[in-house]
Amino acid sequence: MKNLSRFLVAFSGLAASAAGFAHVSLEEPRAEAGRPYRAVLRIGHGCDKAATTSVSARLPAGFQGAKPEPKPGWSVNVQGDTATWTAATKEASLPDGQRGEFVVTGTLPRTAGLLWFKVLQTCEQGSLDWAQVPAEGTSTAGMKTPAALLQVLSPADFALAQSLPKVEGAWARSTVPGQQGTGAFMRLNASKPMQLVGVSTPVAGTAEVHEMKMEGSIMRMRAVPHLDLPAGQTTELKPGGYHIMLLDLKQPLAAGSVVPLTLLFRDASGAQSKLEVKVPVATTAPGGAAAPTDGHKH
Ligand SMILES: [Cu+2]
Repeated sequence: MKNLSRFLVAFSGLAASAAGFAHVSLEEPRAEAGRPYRAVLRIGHGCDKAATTSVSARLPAGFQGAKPEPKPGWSVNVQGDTATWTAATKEASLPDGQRGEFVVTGTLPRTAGLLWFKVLQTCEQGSLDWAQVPAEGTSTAGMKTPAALLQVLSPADFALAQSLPKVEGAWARSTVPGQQGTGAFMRLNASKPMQLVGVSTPVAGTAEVHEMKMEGSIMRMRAVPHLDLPAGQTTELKPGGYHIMLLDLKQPLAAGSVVPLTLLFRDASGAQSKLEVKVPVATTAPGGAAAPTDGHKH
């Protein structure tokens, strides 16, 4: 069996999660080096409820020939490395709670690396400067106003990233002191048939893929060796169904924190690849959907 054991980091899981994580993000957080790239910057909310009237994106060095796309009702201008969209009228401004997209097209550098898009969001009242960047690495966990990250990948890594399942809506249930185990949930969508064959995380002694099964009249959960991910279908890990079980927790998982999970996938040829997902910890599923709390207590 060939084992690529390649390692990639998923950002989409975090960006697409709870409203509390509605930072400025890029629609496609990964792209191939040396290729044209359409940077779709997404603004998820206003500044403390105030409508957004102007958006300035500082374009990272190496993003060549960058050109902002016009936006109806907004003027656009470029000064140096900064593209600025400004609402032409009060009516054109972006109300809090409405998502806006601001697009810049250009060509990516030929070498793999990280590009940070820093965005100054100006509102009717106040502003937010999405410009925080970690000293090293990719994690913006705990930052209030992180810049939007684009991971520029070599052609081989990009092909691998495209072949890995997409992870959306990931979250882990918070715990109270003394609680040994909890569940983590997400939606997985693979472009080719894959299996989820393992999970690991530094926050738990053991992480397993579990299923829920009726035994007589009792619903029980048990570990499964793998979970099939049919091509093009969304497989949902959710309370009361398949889930990732975190056991022997090393510390309580506090709501609002973020835990890293490394998912191990296997494709039909037996090749394995790993994907790290940053998973927000919450008391209920992101989006406010009420979730049953039973089924995850040992
Ligand atoms: Cu379980």
